[in-house]
Amino acid sequence: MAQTTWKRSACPYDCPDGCGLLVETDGKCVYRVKGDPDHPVTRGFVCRKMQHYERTVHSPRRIPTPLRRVGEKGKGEFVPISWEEAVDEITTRWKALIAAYGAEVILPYSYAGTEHQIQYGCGEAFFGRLGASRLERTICAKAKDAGFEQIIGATPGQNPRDLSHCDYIIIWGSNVTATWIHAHSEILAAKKNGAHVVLIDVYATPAAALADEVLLVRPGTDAFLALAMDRLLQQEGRLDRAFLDRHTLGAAEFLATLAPYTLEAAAQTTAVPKETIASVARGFAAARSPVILFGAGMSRHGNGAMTIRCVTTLAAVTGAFAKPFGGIIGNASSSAAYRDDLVTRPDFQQRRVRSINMGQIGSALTELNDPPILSLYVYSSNPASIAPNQSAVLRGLRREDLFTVVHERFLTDTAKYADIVLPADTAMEHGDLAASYGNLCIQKTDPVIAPLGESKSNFETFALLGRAMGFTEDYFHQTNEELKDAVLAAPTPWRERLSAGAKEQFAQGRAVLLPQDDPCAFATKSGKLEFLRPELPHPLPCYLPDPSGSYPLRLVVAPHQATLNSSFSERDELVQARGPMRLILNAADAAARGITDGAVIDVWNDLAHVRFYADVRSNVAPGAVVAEGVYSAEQSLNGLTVNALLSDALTDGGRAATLCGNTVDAAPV
Ligand SMILES: Nc1nc2c(c(=O)[nH]1)N[C@H]1C(S)=C(S)[C@@H](COP(=O)(O)OP(=O)(O)OC[C@H]3O[C@@H](n4cnc5c(=O)[nH]c(N)nc54)[C@H](O)[C@@H]3O)O[C@H]1N2
Ligand SMILES: Nc1nc2c(c(=O)[nH]1)N[C@H]1C(S)=C(S)[C@@H](COP(=O)(O)OP(=O)(O)OC[C@H]3O[C@@H](n4cnc5c(=O)[nH]c(N)nc54)[C@H](O)[C@@H]3O)O[C@H]1N2
Ligand code: SF4
Ligand SMILES: [Mo]
Repeated sequence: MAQTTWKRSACPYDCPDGCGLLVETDGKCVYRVKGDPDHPVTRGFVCRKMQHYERTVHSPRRIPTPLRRVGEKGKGEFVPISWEEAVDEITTRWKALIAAYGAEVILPYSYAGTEHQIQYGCGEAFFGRLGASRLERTICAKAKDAGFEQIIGATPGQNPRDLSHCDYIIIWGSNVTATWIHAHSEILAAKKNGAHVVLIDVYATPAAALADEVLLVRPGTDAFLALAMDRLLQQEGRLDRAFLDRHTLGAAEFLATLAPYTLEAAAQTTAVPKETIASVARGFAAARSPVILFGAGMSRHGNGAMTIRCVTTLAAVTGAFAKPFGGIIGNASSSAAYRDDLVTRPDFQQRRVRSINMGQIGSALTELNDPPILSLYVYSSNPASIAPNQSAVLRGLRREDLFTVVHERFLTDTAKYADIVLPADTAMEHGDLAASYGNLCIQKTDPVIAPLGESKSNFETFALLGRAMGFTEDYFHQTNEELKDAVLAAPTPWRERLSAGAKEQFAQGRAVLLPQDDPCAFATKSGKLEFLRPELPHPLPCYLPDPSGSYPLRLVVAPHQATLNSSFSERDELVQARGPMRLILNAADAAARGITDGAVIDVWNDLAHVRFYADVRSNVAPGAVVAEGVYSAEQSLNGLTVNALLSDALTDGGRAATLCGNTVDAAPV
C-alpha cells in the first residue's frame, strides 16, 4: 500500500442520517471508511453498510465502460463501446425523436441513488433544457411533507440529537434501528436518562427493542389513534390551553369535532387496546419533554397526508412544541442551505411540458399514447425493482420501440433492459454538496479518488450530453467543481447565519450544524400551527378510512436493515445477511390459511401472484402482512417481487406512491 491519508467525505445515500465520513486513501484507492468523529450527528460511527464502502467503490461488479445491448432486453447481454460511440448514438436517436415527435417522448427517471445536491439535481437542468417530459420525483416522503404542510407549513424540523434530552418519546412508524441509526443511539441515551419510549408500528420491527411499549396498529388507522388520544385529553382537562391560545389557529373548531373518536371506537378501528391508548396519551401529555419521531411509512397510504396531519395534532394539543426539546422530529431538512435553483435551473424550461409521476411509470410506459414515451433515461434509480406495478414496469422496459439509456454503477435489473448503459461513479470520485433530511447538517465534499474505469458523475455525463446536443449555455460547458463553486458563491439566509468559525469549518470540508429555529415559529401564513385550513378539501384534521383494495390482508412494505432499497445488492455479505424474500404474517392470519412458518406461499391480488417464504410471528397487527427489503428478480422465487403487488394509486396529498396501501391474500403453495 502506498502512503495513505484520511480524507473527509460524506455519505451520499438516501438516509436521514447524512453521515460524515473519514476515508483512508492514497488518491487512487479507498482502503477504509469510518464515521467522522467531528461530524455533529455522526460522531464517529456509521452503519454496517458504509463501514465497508470500499467494497462498493472497488466492487468487481462496477460497470467499467459504456455498454451496448446485444441480447434480448432484460437478459443483460452487452458489449463495451466508447463514450464517443455511446454519446453519438444517444444524441442521434434523440435528435431524430425530437424532430419527428417532439421532446416530450423522452422521459428521465431518477430518484435518490445519491442525495447530494449536484448529482441529485443536475438532471433537471439537462432535461428541462431538452424539453423532455418531467418526472414527479415523489415516490418517497412527499405525502409526509404534504401532511406537515397542512398543519405547520414548511417549518424546519429539529435535530434528532435533542432526543437524548427527552423523557417521553413516541417512535411513530419508523424503524430507526435500521433506517436512522443516529436517532436510535440518541433514543438509547434518552433511555439511560430514564425516558419512556413507545413504538407505534404495524409490526414489532427491530426498533421494538428500544421500546417500553409497542402499539401494534392496523395499517392506515393511525389518524384515528391520534384523534382518540386528543379527545381523551380534552375530556380529562389535560390540554395545554396556553399553547393552544398562543400558538394555534382553529383549536376550538378542531376540538369540537372530536366526539366520534371514543376509546372504544379507536380500539375497534386500530386494534390497539383502549387502556393502552389512554395511558400513552396521558403519559405524553404529562411529560416534561415529549416528542414524536415521525417515519414515512404511515404516509404511504391513500390517507397518508391526512394521517401525518392528525398525528401532529397530538404534539399540538399537549403543547409539546413549547416544552424543552419537545415537539416533533422527522421534518428536518438542511437542503435549503444551498441555492438549488443554480443546480436544477428552472429557467432552462422554455415551455410547459407534461409531468409523469414516478410511482406510475408502469402505466406510463405501457398505456400512454399522447404521445407515447419512446425513450427513457434512468439515472440514480432502479425502477424495475423499486417502483409499484412491477409487471407493467417490466412490460414497458421490454418494449422494442423504447430506447432506454441507464446511467449506473452496477448492472441492476433496470440496467439489464437498457439499449445503452453508461458507467456512473461513486461519491468518492466527485465533489458535491451534502445536506440531510434527518438533521440540519451541511457539508461540502471534494473528490477522494479519480473516477474508476471510464465512469462519470451525473453532472459530467449531462454536460457531455448537453454539448453533444448543441446546448450553448455555460452550464453545460463547466466542470463539476466549477458548478459546485458557483453554488457555494451564492449566499443563502441559512448559511449566512452560521458563525464565522462555522463558516470556516464548512469551507474546509467539515460538517456544520445549521442554527435551529424556535420550534414554535411555525412557517405558516399566520405564523401559528393551523388546525383550521378553510381552503383545503378537509378544513380540519379528521380520520379518513383508507380507500385500499378489497383483499383481506393489508400489505405493508418496509426497509431492511442490511440494505438500502435496492442499493448494496453488490455486497454479498449484506445480501446474505438479509436472506430470502419473506412475508411476515400474524400467527392467527397464517393459521386461518394453513400457512406455517418457513413455507413457500403464494400471495396475490388483481395485479400479480408473487411467491415468498412465510415468516409467521405473534407481534404483527391483525390483518397486516409485511415485506421487508427490495429484492432483485434473480433473488425472487418466481421472477416478481413484492412491488408487483403494489398499485400505482397515489396518496391524498403530495402525489406520493401508496407503497403501504395495498391488499392481498395468501395461501400455501
Ligand atoms: N437500512 C436501511 N436504511 C434506510 C432505508 C433502507 O431501505 N434500509 N431506506 C431509506 C429511505 S429511502 C427512507 S425514505 C428512510 C425511511 O425511514 P423512515 O421514514 O424513518 O421509516 P422506516 O424506517 O422506513 O419505517 C417505516 C415504518 O412504517 C411502518 N408502517 C407502514 N405503514 C404504517 C402505518 O399505517 N402505521 C404505522 N404506525 N406504521 C406503519 C412500517 O412497518 C415501517 O416499520 O430510511 C432510509 N434508510
Ligand atoms: N418494496 C419496496 N419498494 C420500495 C421501497 C421499499 O422499502 N420497499 N422504498 C421506496 C422508497 S422510500 C424509495 S426512496 C425508493 C428508492 O428508489 P431508488 O432511489 O431508485 O433507490 P435504489 O434502489 O437505492 O436505487 C438507486 C440506484 O442509483 C444508483 N446510483 C447510486 N449513485 C449514483 C450516481 O451517482 N449516479 C447514478 N447514475 N446512479 C447512482 C445505485 O447504483 C442504485 O442502483 O424505493 C421505493 N420502493
Ligand atoms: S447511517 Fe445512513 S448516512 Fe450514515 S453511513 Fe449509513 S447509509 Fe450513510
Ligand atoms: Mo425513501
